Amino acid sequence: MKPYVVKLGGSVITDKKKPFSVRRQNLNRLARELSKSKRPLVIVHGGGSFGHPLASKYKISGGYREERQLMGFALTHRAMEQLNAEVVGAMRSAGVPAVAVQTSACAVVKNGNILTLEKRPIKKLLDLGLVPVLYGDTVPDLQKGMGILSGDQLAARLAKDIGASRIIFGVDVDGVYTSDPRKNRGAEILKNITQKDWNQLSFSGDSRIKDVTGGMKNKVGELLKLAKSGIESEIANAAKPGTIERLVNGERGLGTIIGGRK
Ligand code: IP8
Repeated sequence: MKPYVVKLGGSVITDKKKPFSVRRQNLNRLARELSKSKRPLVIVHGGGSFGHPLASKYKISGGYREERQLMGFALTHRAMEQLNAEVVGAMRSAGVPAVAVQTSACAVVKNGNILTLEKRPIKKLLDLGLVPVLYGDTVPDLQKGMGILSGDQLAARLAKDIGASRIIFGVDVDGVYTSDPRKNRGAEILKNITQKDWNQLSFSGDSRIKDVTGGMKNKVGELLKLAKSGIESEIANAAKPGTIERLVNGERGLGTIIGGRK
């Protein structure tokens, strides 16, 4: 059975308004839901209130400019390791043989884009029946010196490289809307998005709290690129109990499908 890649959004597993706070109920429930998957999974999680405030404080995504950013890089990475340990721990408690994989040790990035990804250890873990858990991370960048690799970009690239049949993005809204549903009452949910639909939309982002890596717009961009390789993805509400369990077990259409058959 081909694996699925599941990205857990930072806003689902952390409280973005409170630095370093895990939304433990959500995380434990998601771990239980993932434990019900009959297929191999690779998990990627975002930065939420662990990675983003530090990445922004030290302007890591703008590249290396001054020495104090070195400590900023180290602190941001450490924060992501802490969140990763929470995710992996919750999954193990739910009976999933989850193992941490350090993103910055297997991705070569140039100007914010992944050049190469060492997929062999990840594939081997999967073949053994383990569940690799990666994350958005601080990364050395061949051009900018340093940068942030988003979990979104990583999840899309992983899906392609390990031959996943599908990618599921768990976020804290029901999918992709025509405009920001928190600001605009007339916002409508999109059931499917193709490149053509996307070009016509004037989507301006979903988040009150700015992510250094770009929020929903960035997600859809990454997933549309992936759709060109024939991999379908779905963005759905992971804060709604049962959604992720249904999706990892093959259901479609609970959120917004990207690049799928209509
Ligand atoms: O939340 C960013 O990952 P994302 C990770 O998936 C850091 O964009 C270090 C801010």
